[in-house]
Amino acid sequence: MTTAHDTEVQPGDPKLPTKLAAHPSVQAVLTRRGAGEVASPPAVIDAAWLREQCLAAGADDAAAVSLDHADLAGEREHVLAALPGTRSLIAMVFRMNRDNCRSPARSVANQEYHQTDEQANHAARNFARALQDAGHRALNPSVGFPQEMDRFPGRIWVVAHKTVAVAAGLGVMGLHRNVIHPKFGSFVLLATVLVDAQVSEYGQALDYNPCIDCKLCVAACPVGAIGKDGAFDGLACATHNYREFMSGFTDWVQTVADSADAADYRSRVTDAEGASMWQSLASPPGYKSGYCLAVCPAGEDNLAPYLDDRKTFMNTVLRPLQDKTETLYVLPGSHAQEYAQRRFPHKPVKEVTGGWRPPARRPALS
Ligand code: B12
Ligand code: SF4
Repeated sequence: MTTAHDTEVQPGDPKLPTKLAAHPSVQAVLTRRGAGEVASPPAVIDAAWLREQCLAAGADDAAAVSLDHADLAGEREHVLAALPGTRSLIAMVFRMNRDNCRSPARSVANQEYHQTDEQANHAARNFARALQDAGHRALNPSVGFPQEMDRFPGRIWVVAHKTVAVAAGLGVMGLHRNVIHPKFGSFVLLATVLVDAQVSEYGQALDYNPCIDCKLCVAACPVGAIGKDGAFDGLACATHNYREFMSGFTDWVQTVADSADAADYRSRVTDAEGASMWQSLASPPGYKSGYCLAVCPAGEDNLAPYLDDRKTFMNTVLRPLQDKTETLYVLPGSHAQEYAQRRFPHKPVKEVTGGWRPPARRPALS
C-alpha cells in the first residue's frame, strides 16, 4: 500500500524556455527535485493515513467514496466544475452537543450550529492542506454558508454533503431527511473534501437505517414540513426556518420598501422581529427551528433515555419546543399555514412572500 511518505521521486527535468529555466524560483524547484526533496504524490492515497488525518484535523468520523459511485451521478458535474480531475470525495462528520440543539432558546441552538459549522470548516480546510502538502489537488467546499448566491434560487451549494456522506457509508437519511450517523445520531454536521486521487479503500453503505421511525420529527415540526410517509415540504421548511437567511431576508427588504412610513413599517414588523433580523445580520444568521433534528432519539449514543422512559423524553425534549410561543412564517394558502394554525394555535402565524418562488417557477435544485 502506498502512502504519501514512501513514494519514489520521478526525476526528469521539464523542457523549459531558457528565460524561464534561469528564473531563481524555477532553479530552486529543479534543484529540490534533483535532490529528491520533492516527492510525487501517491497515485493511490492510503485509506488509514487519510482517516488519521481527518481525525487529527478534528472530525469525529470520516470515510472516502469514489466519484464513480452510482449514487453520486447527480453530483458529478458539480464536483468536476469545482475541482477538475476529482477522483474521490472524503466525507467528514462532526458531532454537535445534543442539549444545545434541543434548547427552546434559539440563541443556544444557533450558537451550537454555528460553532460546529466553523469547526468543520477549519478541519476540512486543514485536511485539504494536508492533501495539498502531500502533492494533491484538494478542495473543501463550505459546510454551510457562504454558498453560490448568484445561482439563487437554484442549486446554491457546491456539493451535497448528505449524498456524499451516505454513499461513503457514514449514515443514512432519516425520516426528517438529515443523515443519521449510527453512533452520533442526528446531532452531526457534515463536510466533504474533494481530491484528485483514488483511495485504497472506500466506505461501504450501511446495511440498515439508524432512523427508528419514531416520527417525533413529524410531531415537532411547527409547519408540517415532514410527512409521516417520508414526504418533505422543503419550501415550508425554508420559508419558516430560513426566515433570516437569503430567502426571508429578501422578503423583509420588500416589506421595508413597501412600507409608507415608519409607523406603517412598525405595524408590519414587530420590534422583536426587527431586532432578530439585526442579530442575524450582525452574527451568523439564526435558524428559527431545526426541531426535527433536536428531538431525534436515534443513534447509539442518544437512544437510551428514549428507550428507558418515552413519556419523560416527550415531556422534556419534544414538549418544550411544541409549547414555545413563537411566530411561524408561512406562504399564504399553503399546507404549512393550515397545519400551523390547526396544530399550534398558540403560535402566531405570519404570512410572508418573496424569497423562494413557488415550485412551478423554481429551477430544479439538484
Ligand atoms: C438546501 C439545504 C437545506 C434546505 C433543504 C433541505 C433538504 N432536505 O434538502 C433547507 C433550507 C430546508 C435546510 C434546512 C435544514 N438544514 Co440544511 N442544507 C441544505 C444544503 C445546502 C443542501 C441540501 C441538499 O443536499 N439537498 C439536495 C438533496 C441531497 O437533499 P434531499 O433531501 O434528497 O432533497 C430534497 C430537497 O431538494 C428538498 N426540497 C424540496 N423542495 C424544496 C424547496 C426548497 C426551497 C428547498 C431549499 C429544498 C427543497 O426536497 C428534496 C426531496 O426531499 C446542505 C449543505 C450542503 N452543501 O450539502 C445543508 C444540510 C443538508 N443542512 C443541514 C441542517 C443541519 C439543516 C437544518 C437542521 C438547519 C437548522 N439548524 O435548522 C434544517 C433541517 C431541515 C430538514 N428537515 O432537512 C445539514 C444536515 C446534517 C445532517 N445530519 O444530515 C447539512 C448537510 C449542512 C451540513 N454541512 O451539515 N437545508
Ligand atoms: S427545520 Fe424546522 S421547519 Fe424545517 S423540517 Fe425541521 S422542524 Fe420543520
